[in-house]
This record gives sequence, structure tokens and C-alpha cells, in this order.
Amino acid sequence: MVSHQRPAVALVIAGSEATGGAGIQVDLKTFHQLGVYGMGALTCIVSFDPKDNWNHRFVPIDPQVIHDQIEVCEAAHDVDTVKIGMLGTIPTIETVAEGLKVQQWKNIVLDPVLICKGQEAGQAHDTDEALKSHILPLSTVVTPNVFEASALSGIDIRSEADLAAAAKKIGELGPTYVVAKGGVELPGDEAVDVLWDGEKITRYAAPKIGEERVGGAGCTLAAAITAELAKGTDIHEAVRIAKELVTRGIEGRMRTNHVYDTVWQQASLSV
Ligand code: PXL
Repeated sequence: MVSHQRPAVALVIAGSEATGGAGIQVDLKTFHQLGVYGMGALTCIVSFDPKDNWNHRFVPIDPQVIHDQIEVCEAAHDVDTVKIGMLGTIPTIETVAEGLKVQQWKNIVLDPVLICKGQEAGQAHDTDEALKSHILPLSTVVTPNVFEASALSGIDIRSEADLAAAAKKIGELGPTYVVAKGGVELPGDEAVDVLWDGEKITRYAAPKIGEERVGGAGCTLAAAITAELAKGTDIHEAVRIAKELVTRGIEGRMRTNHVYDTVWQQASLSV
């Protein structure tokens, strides 16, 4: 007997990070972890180079192929929730912006990947500007880390108060909600993220687990928020669940042979 299940559905438009520590691999694992059926349209392929200090090797996907993937995902399922991860080039950004405008969305979660861990800060400038003008105004939720929040707000973030001020400023650029992630970057014993909902700041804190960054934490947080919104959870509860999931994933992290440990999206974890 066949039973047609109707799980919540979400799309992710993002890059591949081949080792599974970031990008679309993390997004789809996180969707699955939270019981959401995931679709994924690939924008680029990142392979770190183990012979060259794990530096990024970056290959963009042809814009026509990106268009086709978004088209078929929008046609195959009734989907109203999308996460956008690494885009990487201006033609990709333009293609994704066009692809999104084809239908209505309830939730567009933008993880504004301006830089990957280990990349040079200057490289991202042009994509940064294109993302700001083409994608940010379409998004309902944006999830910058400290570096990205500084770049998007123009505020030099050194404290939790700066992080909150940056979140409010980014809210003026178009998104309904801003989740600014302090992570281990800010001083203090806690990893603090803040949500600006246009009226108030809500603070989400967990004790820091070491002072080192862990790969995949940002992708996991944004993907978990996306999955919860796809299920109809309200934004404050979605961020709370996502933060809890990331904290557990960092506690249960995997060691790697490269620079960072990586979050493990344990299937049996319930939050
Ligand atoms: O963590 C940001 C990120 C997102 N997406 C892809 C990446 C990275 C960082 O390496 O490679 C594909």
C-alpha cells in the first residue's frame, strides 16, 4: 500500500563544498535532520586544495544550468521556502534573482556568503555589491556572520551592542528579519546571535564551545531556520531551534584532516 506523504518542502540554491563541511551538502543534511524534504540547485563547486594549504578552488556553474535547476524545482513541487547560500559570481546572482521572481515565496532565507573561511577578504567586493542590490531586497530573512554584518552595515562590530546595531541597519536594506551571528568572534564566554524583527532585538546565547570556529555552523544555522520556516514555525521559535541544533552539532563535531572541525548533523538528534 502506497501512502503519499506530504512533508514540508524547501529548496536550497547554493554551492557544493565537496568534503561536506559547508554548502549544499550541509543544507540538505540539515533539512533532512529536521524532517523537511530538500531540493537543491547548484551554483558553484568548491574543492579545497590539500596540496596548497586547503585554499579554495572555485568553479561556477553555467548560468543557463542554474536557471534550469531552479525552473524544474519550482515546477516539480509546490515550494514556498528557499535558502540561498554561496552564489559567487555576478552572472549567478542575476540568474538567481530572475529565477526567484518567477513565483511567490513565503520565506527567502539568504545566507550572505561573502567570504569562505580562509579566503582573502578583498576578493568578495563585487559579489558583495551585487548580492546587496539584487538578492538582499528580495529576502525575508538574512543571516550574516560578524564579517558579513560589518560589510553589509558599514559598522565595525566589536561587541554585542555593535552586532545588534548592525542587524537593525541591515534591516533597512530590505529583509524582514535579520539574524546576525556573533559566534566565537565576539569577546565573552557566550556565542551570541541576535534577531532583529523590525521592532525588537531578541538575543540567543549559548556557552562558547572552545574559541575555534567550526566549519558548517553558519550553513547549518541558516538551513535549520529555513527548514523550520518551511514547516510553518514562527521566526523566533525557528531561530531558537536552529541555535540549539547548531550548538548540539558543534558539541558532536567531527574531526577533519584539514583546518577546521566540522558540524555533524546527527540524524537522531531531536531539539
Ligand atoms: O561557509 C560558507 C560556504 C558556503 N558554501 C560553500 C562553501 C563555503 C565555505 O567554504 O565552500 C560552497
